[in-house]
Amino acid sequence: SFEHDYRRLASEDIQLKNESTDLSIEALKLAFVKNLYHVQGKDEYFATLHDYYMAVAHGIRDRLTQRRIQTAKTYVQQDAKSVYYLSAEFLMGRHLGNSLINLGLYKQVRQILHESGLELDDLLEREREPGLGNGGLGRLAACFLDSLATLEIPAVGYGIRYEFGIFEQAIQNGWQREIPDKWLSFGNPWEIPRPDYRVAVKLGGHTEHYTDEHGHYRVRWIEKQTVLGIPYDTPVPGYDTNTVNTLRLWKAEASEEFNFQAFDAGDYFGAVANKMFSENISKVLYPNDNTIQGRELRLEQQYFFVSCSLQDIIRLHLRTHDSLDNLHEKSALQLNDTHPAIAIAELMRLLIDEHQMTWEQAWHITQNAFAYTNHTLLPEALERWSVSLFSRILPRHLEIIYEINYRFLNYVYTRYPGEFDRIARLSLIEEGHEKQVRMAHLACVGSHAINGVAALHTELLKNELLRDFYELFPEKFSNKTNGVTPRRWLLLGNPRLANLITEKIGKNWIRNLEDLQQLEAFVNDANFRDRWWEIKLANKQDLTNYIQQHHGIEVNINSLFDIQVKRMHEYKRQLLNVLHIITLYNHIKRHPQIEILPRTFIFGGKAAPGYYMAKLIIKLINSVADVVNHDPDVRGRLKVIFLTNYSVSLGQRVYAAADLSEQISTAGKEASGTGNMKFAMNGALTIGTLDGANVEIRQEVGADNFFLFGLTAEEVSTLKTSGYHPQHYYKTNRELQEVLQYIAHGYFSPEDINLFRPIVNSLLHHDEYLLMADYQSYIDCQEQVSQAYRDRDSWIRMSILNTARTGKFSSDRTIKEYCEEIWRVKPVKIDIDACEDADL
Ligand code: T68
Repeated sequence: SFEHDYRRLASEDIQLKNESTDLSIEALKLAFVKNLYHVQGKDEYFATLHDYYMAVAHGIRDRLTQRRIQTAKTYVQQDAKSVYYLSAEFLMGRHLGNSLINLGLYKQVRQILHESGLELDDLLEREREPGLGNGGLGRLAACFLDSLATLEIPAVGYGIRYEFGIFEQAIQNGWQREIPDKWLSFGNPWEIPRPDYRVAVKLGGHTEHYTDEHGHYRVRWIEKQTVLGIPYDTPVPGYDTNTVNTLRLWKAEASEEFNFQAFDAGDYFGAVANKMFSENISKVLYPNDNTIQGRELRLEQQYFFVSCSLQDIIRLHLRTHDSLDNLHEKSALQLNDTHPAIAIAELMRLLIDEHQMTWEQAWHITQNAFAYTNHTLLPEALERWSVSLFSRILPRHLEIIYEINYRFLNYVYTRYPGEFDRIARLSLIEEGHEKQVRMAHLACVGSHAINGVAALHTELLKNELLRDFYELFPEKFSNKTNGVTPRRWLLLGNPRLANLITEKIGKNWIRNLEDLQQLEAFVNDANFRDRWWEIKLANKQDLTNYIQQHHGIEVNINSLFDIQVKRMHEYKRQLLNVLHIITLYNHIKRHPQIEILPRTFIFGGKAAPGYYMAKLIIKLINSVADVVNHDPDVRGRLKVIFLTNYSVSLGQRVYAAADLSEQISTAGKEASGTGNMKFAMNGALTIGTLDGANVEIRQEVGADNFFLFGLTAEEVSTLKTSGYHPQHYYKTNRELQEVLQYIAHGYFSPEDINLFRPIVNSLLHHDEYLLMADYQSYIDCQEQVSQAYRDRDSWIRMSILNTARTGKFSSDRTIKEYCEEIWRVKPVKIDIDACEDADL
């Protein structure tokens, strides 16, 4: 027991060279019991599972801290070029399991705890997931940090420490309800606040133009208010390296100066109101994915974290250099979409107004420091801020943007004299009844590199969305196909499969995922195939237990697990999946004795709280589930589950248990997708369109091991320009008529027969995402899936080949490409022995 161990270890006078570096079992045990006592203030009599989790987490964090200090020191000493990844979102997932994996302590710690009567799995479940992101974009940032640390690249992730992350989803009578995410209320053992590195950020006010004592033209920004940014650091350990990088997130606080001013004037209420205004800035994550929220507070959030981060980068640079002239040679600044794009104007302002640089020199540094990643082609997600809002919040930045634009358009004119339409299309300012700043244009002009996140997406960027920029600066454009970290998504999420793989090919695959190819040698080994299948069944059993526990629904592990987990969005077409379920249900109702492959349909995903259609589709899924799961005619052959509150942690259970991965977006709409990679890596087969990275996944795993359906991006675009008539498909497809009639006539909503009318109307009269056009192709393809699943042996072979051929989709590969082609940064080895005598 903990207490027994504590007494014994304390009495044995163990020689610990350095308590917080020692990874031996005895030292870990001692650290855990000490933390339980001194950090949690509990002994075994009072301790809860959460206390034990906190004790272990602190013990592990201490071991990361020592490596983090040594890492930071080495970077400074070697004057290494560093990556600064600017992102409004980091969807890190739980830290404890990942830290244990990356430190190589997972098995030892599980053993230690087991000997004390505790199960590691129970402790891991006590960690509150930090949900500081919406979906793919935020999770990509987290995978990138893992790969950067694993590849020993100097890097810092900069973002916002939201007090409330993505809302917790509850389902009430089939509808989504949002519950605030109070993730910090039981403490966060992974972060360290650093108030000594706080910075001040100005907002509002006006500018003054003047001539300084040397006769130079200068601008002063007289702010309306100041907010403080307090950095909170979280360690980011690499896998099997000494490198521990940092995720630095900013919390907004009121600046005391301002408060005192108000107090002095006797304006008590004004002082408190200012405190509330300031703290609001990092209060809550905007819960939209792939749409913008044109709110003032959102622009303030973006500027706040960007200004804090750039001031921090400049401070770090000036610690070891006496000027900022070579800032771009020591810093690569990556913009994760346009959310941090205001950084371009802010760096210009800092260099010119605060560090007395000329425009030309500042522009040279800025352009060479920044690179921009685009994550979407959807028009509703392209950020534009009204000029009037901009001038109210960031008056100086608006002037700078106008100046950038003036110089840029002059250049365009020299390249394309007289082409005024082109100039209007390229301008950073969109004219119209309300003038707007186009943030993507600012990002393109202010960066030396622009990339898309999958081959098809990059082509569409070059030929459509950013065509004019591509014609102007073709050399800036490149593709960087997304990837995911195999540490979290295979090693941690699917330990059974990971162990089998390591047993067969050694553990090199964890750092070099292309090694998975070696698994192909085992596809003809019947014993290997049996074990592969047993593992899939065991993972399905685990998920089944979870579903039983949380949803009270029994599922059959021998049924095909057909899974679609991702944010709820019309373009992702969860509704098409539902139409397939209703089609099968209709078959059963018409021919109750029909032979049908048993399937379990699993959905999970959050809808933006203001997205009416997405929420109605959640309700539809739950309504269909109610009917299908309880209809005696179905006899358990079909089950429909909507997993509540889908998250990174739930994803770790889900991917490992999937037979079929649904990647069915309208071609040309999903920039890349990353869930598609996680499924394939875990041996699920994909049913998908030629969209985003699906194209490359199919290329890698082979067309025979991928279920393809639907229109291509080009066909979608042709169909749309030639005039799309969804009614045509309806009129000519009997089965589609029947399926829509179930929904239209209230079969799934007897309490309100018109409830789902808007869905049917949208399909029949607009069908923006071409579900009607792709319906039959999808249904036919699903029939092929059912046939294929019946041949178990062949299915297992395909499953093995999927895992074996997903080496390309490691984020290590992606990050190497960014390092070599965009950031021009090199690894720095961290020597941990050098810190034995470190001044700790
Ligand atoms: C996703 N984008 C893409 N956006 O949809 C996905 N948007 O195809 C891609 O794989 C992934 O990025 C990574 O590249 C998003 O997730 C957002 O979450 C988002 C958030 C705020 C505003 C707009």
